[in-house]
Amino acid sequence: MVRRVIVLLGALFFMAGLTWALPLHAAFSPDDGTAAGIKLKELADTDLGGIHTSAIPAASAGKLGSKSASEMDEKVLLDSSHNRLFSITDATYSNSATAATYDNTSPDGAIYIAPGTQTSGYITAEGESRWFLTNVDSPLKLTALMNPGAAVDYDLSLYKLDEATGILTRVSYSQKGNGQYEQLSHVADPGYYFVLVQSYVGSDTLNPFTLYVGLSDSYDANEPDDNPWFAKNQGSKTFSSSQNIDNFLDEDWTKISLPRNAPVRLLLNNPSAYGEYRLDLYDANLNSLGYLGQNSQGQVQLPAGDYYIRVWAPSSFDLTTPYTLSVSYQAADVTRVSITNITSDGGVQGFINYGYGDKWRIKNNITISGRAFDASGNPVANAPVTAALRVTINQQIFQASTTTDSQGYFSVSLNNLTSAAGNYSYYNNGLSIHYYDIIPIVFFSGDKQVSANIDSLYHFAYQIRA
Ligand SMILES: [Ca+2]
Ligand SMILES: [Ca+2]
Ligand SMILES: [Ca+2]
Repeated sequence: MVRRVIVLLGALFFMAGLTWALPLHAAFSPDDGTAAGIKLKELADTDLGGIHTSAIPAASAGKLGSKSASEMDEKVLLDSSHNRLFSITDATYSNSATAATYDNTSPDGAIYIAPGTQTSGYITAEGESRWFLTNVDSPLKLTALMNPGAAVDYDLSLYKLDEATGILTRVSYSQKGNGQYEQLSHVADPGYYFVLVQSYVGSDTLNPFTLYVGLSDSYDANEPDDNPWFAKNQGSKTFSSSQNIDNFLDEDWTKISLPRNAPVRLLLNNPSAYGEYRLDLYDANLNSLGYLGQNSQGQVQLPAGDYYIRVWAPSSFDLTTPYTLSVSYQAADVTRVSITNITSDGGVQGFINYGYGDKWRIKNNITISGRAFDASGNPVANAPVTAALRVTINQQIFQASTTTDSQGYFSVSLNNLTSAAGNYSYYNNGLSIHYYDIIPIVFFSGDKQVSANIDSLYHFAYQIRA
């Protein structure tokens, strides 16, 4: 299996209008690109161009699944940096050229990293820390991305300096598993921020970790939400969330909770002509369950539990055009649909009897309206409904799908049906002869056929004067 790494360039800031061709997945697809859970992101050196691919280190299962809650709690706080007095005047300003050798194992030795730049460093023993310092002049969103660059488990934290007391307070963190990048964001008041890269497992003196810090404005109301720990928790309710991708690294994470096994419908709508977004779905352990391209909807049956949704921009983003993430749940299986109306073109619309019982008469373009019910007779909201019919000529099948509204109602159109053969005829009061076919129509919810109050239609072909 080839695992792909998308290398994101700062240049994308200036190339938002350029969209690389990426495959869109109309429905949920197994994500063989990131089966281990999370993609690895890297910032390229500026002399690299285009999109690069390389291998993600193996065994990079999500840390949420690989460590117990108590283990995670233990590492959450860095006691040595809390409650210690630290004066900004003690901070050592340096540049990345000395990062490999400089002793920045404590905040006192923090290396300055300017917003919008990348630096690198090494951790030489498991458990060690490397500190960096940046400053924010005006209220902006701060994003930090750390890539361990090797099969080690380094984590990332962000601390705000209280200049009055010298106390560092942790304001964000990211703690994914082995070999994984860590990204955090923070809506930052002006001031000094310390970035901590710390080894949780392993060390690597050959492959440096990289650290990027950037600032962005025009961020959406759900920020900061750049990783699962800061995901917007939408619980178990149906929702639609309008957000934007405010920088090329921006990831928008949402957490959902299913109290019961249920079909979950996901829709990622992006009206932007420039940005191209994608939705990834993860289980509570950050194992990938699949992904969805923009402007498509998917349905997936999920067991009870917590899940994470990530929206991000693999290739290009559009700061000014929000996308909408919609998630809805189907409360029960549809077992029956009741069709209440079928409109048709050609002046043939009606519920009539050509001698084979009452049926809807149709021609080439129709809209079917009805309501979906569960086994107990209750309407089913947010349920998929597919209508399928088979015309006589070439036995061609036409089908279309929709979703029921909050009251279980739906409406679905089938257009450009092949004209009828006219195998049946009907003498219309001696005035004319109508030629038509009787064609089957069936309904599905998901991949299951459901019962319906109709099973066939009169497909009108033509009439001649008697
Ligand atoms: Ca980690
Ligand atoms: Ca965002
Ligand atoms: Ca975000």
